[in-house]
Amino acid sequence: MINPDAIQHVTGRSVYLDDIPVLRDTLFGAVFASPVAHGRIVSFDCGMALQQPGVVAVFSARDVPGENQIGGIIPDEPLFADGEVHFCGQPIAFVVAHDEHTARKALKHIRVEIAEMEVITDPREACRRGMLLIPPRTFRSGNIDAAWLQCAHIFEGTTESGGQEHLYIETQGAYACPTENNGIKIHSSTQGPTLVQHTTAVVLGIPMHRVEVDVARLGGGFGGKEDQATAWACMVALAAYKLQKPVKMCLHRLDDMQMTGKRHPYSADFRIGLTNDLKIIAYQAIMYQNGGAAADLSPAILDRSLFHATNCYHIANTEILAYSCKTNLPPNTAFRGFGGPQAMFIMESAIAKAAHELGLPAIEIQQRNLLSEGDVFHYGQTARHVNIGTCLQEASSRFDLPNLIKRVNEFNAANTEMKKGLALMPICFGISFTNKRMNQAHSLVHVYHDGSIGVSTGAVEMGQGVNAKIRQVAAAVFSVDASRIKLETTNTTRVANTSPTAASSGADLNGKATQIACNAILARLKALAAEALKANEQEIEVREEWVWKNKQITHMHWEQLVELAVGERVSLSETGHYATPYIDFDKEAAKGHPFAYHVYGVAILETTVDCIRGIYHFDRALIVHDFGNSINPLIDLGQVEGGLVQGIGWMTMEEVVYNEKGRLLSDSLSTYKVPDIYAVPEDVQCIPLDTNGPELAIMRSKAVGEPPFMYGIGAFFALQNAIKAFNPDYVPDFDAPLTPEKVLMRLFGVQEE
Ligand code: MTE
Ligand code: LUZ
Ligand code: MOS
Repeated sequence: MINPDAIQHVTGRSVYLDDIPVLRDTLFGAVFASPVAHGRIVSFDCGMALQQPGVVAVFSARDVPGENQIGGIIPDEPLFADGEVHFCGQPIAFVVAHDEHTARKALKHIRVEIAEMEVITDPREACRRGMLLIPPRTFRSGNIDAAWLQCAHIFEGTTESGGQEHLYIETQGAYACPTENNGIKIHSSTQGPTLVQHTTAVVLGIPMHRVEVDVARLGGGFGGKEDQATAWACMVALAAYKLQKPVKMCLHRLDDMQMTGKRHPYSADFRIGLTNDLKIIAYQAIMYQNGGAAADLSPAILDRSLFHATNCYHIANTEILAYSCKTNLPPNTAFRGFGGPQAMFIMESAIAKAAHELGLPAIEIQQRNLLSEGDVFHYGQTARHVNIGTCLQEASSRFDLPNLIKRVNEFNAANTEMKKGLALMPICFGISFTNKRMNQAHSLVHVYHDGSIGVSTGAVEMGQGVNAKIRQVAAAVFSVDASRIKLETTNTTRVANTSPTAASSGADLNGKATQIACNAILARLKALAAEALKANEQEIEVREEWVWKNKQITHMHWEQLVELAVGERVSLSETGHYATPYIDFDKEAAKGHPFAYHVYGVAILETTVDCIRGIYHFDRALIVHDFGNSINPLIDLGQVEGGLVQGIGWMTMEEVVYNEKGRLLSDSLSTYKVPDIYAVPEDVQCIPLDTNGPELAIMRSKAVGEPPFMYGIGAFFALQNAIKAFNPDYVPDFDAPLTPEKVLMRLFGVQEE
């Protein structure tokens, strides 16, 4: 089944936030943000701005009726700066006018005097000064001190991975309307409607039931709207509440880039120890996460870095220490992979370092250390249904890996100016929110008396196809045509207390809740049919819109069955609640069973580098991915391709640059390079691993949103191998992204300052 939204999207009929027809008297807002990264606000004067024709009001910290606080995990983030500013782009005030142009123009008339203070942008420097967002976290397994003594080889190194701009096509925005009885309705481009509802209630000082949040779809989120869609919604809500008029805002692209957080850059030290037969028996990493000026989701992201520190390898003795460092940058936030990619880059760097020093291809070390069934992860969970080994075998045979390697070697022997590099990128990603309480979802299902069906859940559609999947789930349970089923907008009044659509778990959690609700209605319908057809309930089935009795089709159609239920006064509505079973984690001990299951896969990446110019392209990305039993192979393939290319972008071209004053230099699409169609590997192939999939995945179709992102990490190491083929003196370093500029310098052994 194709994604039912696809036609709407390509014909421009899908409604995004900025397409919602505005109500009469709607006002428009613009954000006044700090021009400096750190300082004390000495004076703030919006008098001139207020005098501009068309300007209605200016709101700042002192206008907040409830709490001036939007921090999700830690209450350390004011909605509007109060007394001090901590990053360049931090909101100080919100100007509201009759039209957007006037609001933006009025920003220029605001006077703010800020006594500048020292700016820290480097996480190691922040750590040295004790500027941490949370206390450091450590995961340990085995006995690392004893293990070092057993190692035949020990290697050390340092890694850097950069930030990443989400570049959702739809920028951040929200539209709030006052409703009767002092309530407020907000349309928000958010992955977390309940978070927006709750935070708005806190900011306005009113109960949650007076705030309704509605989301039709997002033009992309990628984690950037898990937490950071909230501020804008609070601002329009505050203005709408105070002025009793509808208020709307959408960030312009350049403001969005300046004001919002990105993927966390990580700086890290590693130490890896191997036996003579290449078994990794000791691994130590110290990670410095660049958190920015407030916690946002950094603590949770740090956790996932700790969980994924060993990627898909079994290492008996580990010690992973992680610091979440407070710097004067916009608070960094969730981005596809959520700290996993950063940690896995460190692990792969350690392996690449060892391989280089030992004069071996990394593949030999990777292959030797893959997880096996029953191995215990360093956080205590026993690995089940492990198929990373099978993925590699499949990739090796289906893509003829030995021949690919041979051809790369032959090419490199025959060419001096062009070199090829090949890398293998195996992945393992845990599915579940690492915070247990977030692993639950609700669904509300109505069967209308004409036989059509409406489904509301907490899932937010952002291009990943979660609505199409939930529709398939409902269609499968009722055994009716998918065209009978409509996915409603995500709305906090219909479905309450939802987790954000994140952690790749949207389809699993909301799909399972929908399954539960649909099954409850179906059971009632079957009982009714049994009575009407004088049969046992067990003998009744609904199959492709007809009622069957004892494996024989009857004359009762789905629509008649539904009509019968209405006549017999049987409820055709149900809510379903799903909570992932078995998961648990002891944070103190750092041991437990945090994940419902893991997703595995292997990618082979090949690049060709023009060694005179430093430019390169990717010849192929050959993937074997563990989809389980995919519910929608077309959507899932799209997720693999999109994730892969986004990962390649992070590793090779996307360079988030701040100056020493904390000002974003890569603040537009002319200075920040994102992958386009030309950056896509020429030959992308993805073979689904032939497996059943786990019970905890929706219809045994595994979560797919984030894991493929990490295939992109292979791009870095493929490039590194090509550089090594050209420059035998090159000592691999691990400073991502490996841009053409950096490639060129490494080809010719030029040192960076
Ligand atoms: N795909 C599209 N097209 N747009 C997105 O914003 N977000 C990704 C992934 N794929 C995203 C996407 C991220 S970060 C996550 S966590 C998952 O989708 C969320 O959706 P799911 O839980 O339904 O997989
Ligand atoms: N968000 C979150 C996530 O709050 N917790 C998680 O574990 C997570 N994992 C991936 C992406 N977003
Ligand atoms: Mo995705 S980073 O979990 O929104």
